[in-house]
Amino acid sequence: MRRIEDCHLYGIVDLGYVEPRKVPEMTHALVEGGVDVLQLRAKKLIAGEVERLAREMLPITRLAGVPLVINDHPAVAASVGSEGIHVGQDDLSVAETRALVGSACFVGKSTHSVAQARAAMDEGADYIGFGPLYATGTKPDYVPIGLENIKEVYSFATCPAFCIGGVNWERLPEILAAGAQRVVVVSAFLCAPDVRAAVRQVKQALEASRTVG
Ligand code: TZP
Ligand code: MG
Repeated sequence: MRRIEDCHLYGIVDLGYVEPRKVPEMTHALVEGGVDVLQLRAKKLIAGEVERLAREMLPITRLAGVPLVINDHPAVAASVGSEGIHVGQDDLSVAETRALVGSACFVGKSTHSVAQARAAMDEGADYIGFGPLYATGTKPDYVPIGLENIKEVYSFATCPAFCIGGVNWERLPEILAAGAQRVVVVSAFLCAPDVRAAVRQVKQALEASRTVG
């Protein structure tokens, strides 16, 4: 199983874009394309439904050695034994979450400013999401934070920091030039005509950006 420290490309199966019955198929496509870590995000589903979908995804992600992260539901993460749990600014603290999921499950946190990124690291998050970089329909109520602060966050990061929000193939060059080393891609993958090819393309560019210099 890949450790979160070794993950650079983060995919999300977001039920805002994927019908529940298409979740296994999408999981296969994302994993085969080469995401390093995958999240299940289902803002409108009840815990029992999230658990059912997680149990469909786990055999696929496990076989590929890709950690599965559950958004928002520590009880589901604990029950299915997912590798990770993801919480937002308005959810339980990292410590409270960790107490529910146990030490084998890593805890990620969404952050939307440099101050929040620092606070989440001080709180002991195992990784952070930092964004939205751009305006995005996946998280419509959030003000985009732009590319200016990425280098600063990486300069003090004590855990992996994944840049998120409007990340797509066209913007990747400027995101990488701004200092990003790890990214989350949601709609650009889920809405791609060929999901595997879309993931492969971003993955190769990310890998290339790490080997230059
Ligand atoms: N958190 C910050 S932006 C975002 C989340 C979950 C959504 C990113 O989705 P997309 O479609 O890649 O812009
Ligand atoms: Mg949440």
